[in-house]
Amino acid sequence: YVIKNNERAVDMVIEAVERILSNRDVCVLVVDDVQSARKMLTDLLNVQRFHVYSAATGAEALTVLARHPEIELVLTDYNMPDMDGYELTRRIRRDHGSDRVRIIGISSSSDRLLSASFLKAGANDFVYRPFVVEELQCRIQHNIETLSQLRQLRLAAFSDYLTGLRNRRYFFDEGPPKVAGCLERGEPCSIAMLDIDHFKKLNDSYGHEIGDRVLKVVATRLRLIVEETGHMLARLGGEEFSFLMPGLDSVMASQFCDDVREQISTLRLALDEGDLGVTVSIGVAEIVERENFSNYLNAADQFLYLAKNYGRNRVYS
Ligand code: GH3
Ligand code: MG
Ligand code: MG
Ligand code: MG
Repeated sequence: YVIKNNERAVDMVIEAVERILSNRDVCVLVVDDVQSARKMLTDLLNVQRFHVYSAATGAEALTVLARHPEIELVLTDYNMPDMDGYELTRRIRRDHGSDRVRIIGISSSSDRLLSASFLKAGANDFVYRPFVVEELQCRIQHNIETLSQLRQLRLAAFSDYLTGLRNRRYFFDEGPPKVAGCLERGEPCSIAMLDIDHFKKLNDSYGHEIGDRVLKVVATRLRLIVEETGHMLARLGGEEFSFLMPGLDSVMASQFCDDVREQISTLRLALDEGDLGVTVSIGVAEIVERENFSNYLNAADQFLYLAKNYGRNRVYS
């Protein structure tokens, strides 16, 4: 009856249902040495539709966490025989920042200093037992929301506003570890610098807005060919794009890049004045050591310079 007649109530129900539905993707780890306490928390979280893992000791908790990188929230007891909640919190914090894993401490101890110690060890929140279920739910929800906001911030910081591709910051952050992993496995890895030919002229003739549209069209196609293949792509700035090609040596990478070049040259932007096309030049360098990522990017840039000198619309390695 209330739901039928009270719009506010309907909104609240919809809100609650939406929140619970979105919890389905959130993985939580419950750590407590007492089985009944573990079960109580697990049941509570299951009702909220969280995906719940549980551990009876600190050591087990660390193992479960290592095995399941999708875990975003840890609820941990303080008093446990092998490792107390502080120690567990400190160890989790060695490998996982507050922007990836949230930790809420729980204890039935009457020691009021416990919460401060938990927070100092790196926990994000704390509740004393016996807790009010609704309070714990709110604290969990706030921590989950913070994580999602941090994720959005990270995404924005790593995105190029105009094209929606990853940006330079992302490329320099994520590129080197990708290269290291590749070389450790004994696989080759190559890097490419791509630059649109005579882009200044295009801007001058058609205007900046059309220039921007061309950048977006080229970016969309690059995403389709380069990212879909599993390579790492970014707009470094202006009309310059770079991609990292794990698994490809210089010969294979040059072939791949020539295919990219060819596909870009077939793109057409329909304008009143007629169809507009562009060409790109690409420099390719194979990476043979894990250090000096930017040196290899510079090498690719040197080859790009040669590709330009030799007449543009070509790949040079
Ligand atoms: P080349 O073939 O040697 O690469 O010649 P180019 O004209 O493409 O090279 P140059 O680096 O001289 O010009 C790049 C131009 O790209 C200059 C700048 O106005 C334009 N540009 C850079 N960023 C943007 C952007 O975000 N939007 C638009 N429309 N133009 C941009
Ligand atoms: Mg205990
Ligand atoms: Mg340029
Ligand atoms: Mg250019």
